[in-house]
Amino acid sequence: ANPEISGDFRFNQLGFSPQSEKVAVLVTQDLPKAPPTFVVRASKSGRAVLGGELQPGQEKTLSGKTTLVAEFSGLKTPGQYYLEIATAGDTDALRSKPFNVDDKVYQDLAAASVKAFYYQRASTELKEVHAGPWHRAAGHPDDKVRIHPSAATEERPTNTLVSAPKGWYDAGDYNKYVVNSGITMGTLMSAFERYPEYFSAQPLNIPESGNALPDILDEVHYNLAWLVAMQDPSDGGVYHKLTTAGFEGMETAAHQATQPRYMVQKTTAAALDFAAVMAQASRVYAPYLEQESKTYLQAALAAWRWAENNPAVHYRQDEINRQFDPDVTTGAYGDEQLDDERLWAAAELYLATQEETFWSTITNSTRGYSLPNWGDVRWLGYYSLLFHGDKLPEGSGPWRSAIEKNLVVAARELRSAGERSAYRVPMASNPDFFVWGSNAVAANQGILFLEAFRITNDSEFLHSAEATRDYLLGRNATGFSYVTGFGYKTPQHPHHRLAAARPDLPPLPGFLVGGPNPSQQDGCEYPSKITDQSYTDHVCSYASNEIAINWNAPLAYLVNGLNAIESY
Ligand code: 9MR
Repeated sequence: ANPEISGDFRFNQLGFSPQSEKVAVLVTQDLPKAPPTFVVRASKSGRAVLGGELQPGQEKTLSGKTTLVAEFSGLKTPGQYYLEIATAGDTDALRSKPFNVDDKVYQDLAAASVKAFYYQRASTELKEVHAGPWHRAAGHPDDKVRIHPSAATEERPTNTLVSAPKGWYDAGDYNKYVVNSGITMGTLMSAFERYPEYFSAQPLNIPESGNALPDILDEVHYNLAWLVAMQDPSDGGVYHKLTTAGFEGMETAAHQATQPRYMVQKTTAAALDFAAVMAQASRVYAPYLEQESKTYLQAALAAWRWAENNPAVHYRQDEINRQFDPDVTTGAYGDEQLDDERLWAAAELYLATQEETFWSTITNSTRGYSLPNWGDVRWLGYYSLLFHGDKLPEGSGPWRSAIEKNLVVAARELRSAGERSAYRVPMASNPDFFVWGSNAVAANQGILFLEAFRITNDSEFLHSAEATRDYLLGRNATGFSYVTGFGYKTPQHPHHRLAAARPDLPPLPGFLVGGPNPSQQDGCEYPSKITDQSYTDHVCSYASNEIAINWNAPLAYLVNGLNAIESY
């Protein structure tokens, strides 16, 4: 009997695939004196099928607590089970929620993480046959977008109307931002490039399903259609964002959100991200849309040239608002460090053109590993170059090995840190990971592990990717599965206008919320100030409970990638 132990088991709330590592974590005040034991029982019969000793986690949680870890990877027979620890008198055993072992446990999540982008579509009606209960009227035609004075030119003076329909809403708000769309599309197209057969067979039930393109490419194509229109054809420059002046009200439905929309200032960051995405799209879509893919490359080259002539036009919203009306107070995605955007664009353009000038930009760039986020896209470029190693110039072997080494070393360090941590997940190993959108840090760590696995074929990296998936789906300090609609404790009140406008419905499914963020910039009420528990399932919390396309894309990459490799 283990009288000292209480609390709930934290584990992946969707369950486990038969071959995956299986871990559950208990948080306790103090370590029990004797090594406690657990059993796994079959739900139906109550029969014990496996047992073991709970191991104390090597390190404490970020809140200074001790953990006990149950490892039951030997459980491989499909079925429903629960964990149990006998407590004093064996009368009230501590039990976990039931969980499934099955090779299909992540299949619906994987599709939903991509389908989420469909729900974010602007300028189109969502029909019931595709959207189920979340069907809705078309929002934001965006066919009469005004040129904001910050973007005015001779050809397009202030208030000129331009058309830039379609695309995805960025996040909980209804605006469309080039920088954040960039990393999102790069991540999704790379996911497709890594696992093309898998994605080609994945049905999403979107309007284009059944056409010649794989559904995920149809979905990305919907956003490309918008992105193309963010370029000023007269000079190749790219507007930073298409936005209302201020955010719409939180409960405003898409079709009722009718404030004027603006094209705001062209920036270098937008041009370079655009160039990278369009160059990658020219490669990815070439087999399906030959002519269009050529126009993508021309657009990419024009944006690159604009960025060469305008290497440091930064987005500084405060400065814009001092000079122009109306004031723009929506997401800034301001980034002053553009070497990484330049590297990414050069990488995709080199792969598209094999031109020497792009290669020299690449070889003159920093090589240290850095985890991608919207402001640091360097490794999107390196990931692509490594994957398309056959297209690199002759004699580039040593360069390539050095890049590979940086990736693998980073993955190995993160992996070891995760192993030592209280929850045996990389996220628990460093409080610095808990930024705005920390869940996307986790998801991008998962991508790093998948890339390290691809390079080394070392299955330990796959287990780390699984641990990252487990973290997002419940093996964490709050006990939440952070994906709407997937798990037994999931966000019910995401900061998501499409969801807030329909309080009669469950939140739209398949969305990863931002996650714990101790900075709590939204000033909402949080249940805790502790780093990894700074999360509140409240609609007001844009700093911990918003959804965003750049967070869903790495989620989609991770869960689909693992599914593809584990070949369900
Ligand atoms: O994800 C962005 C985060 O890194 C920034 O710290 C934060 C504040 O600038 O903005 C986040 O992005 C938001 C964007 O500005 C507007 N749409 C919602 C995005 C997610 O919260």
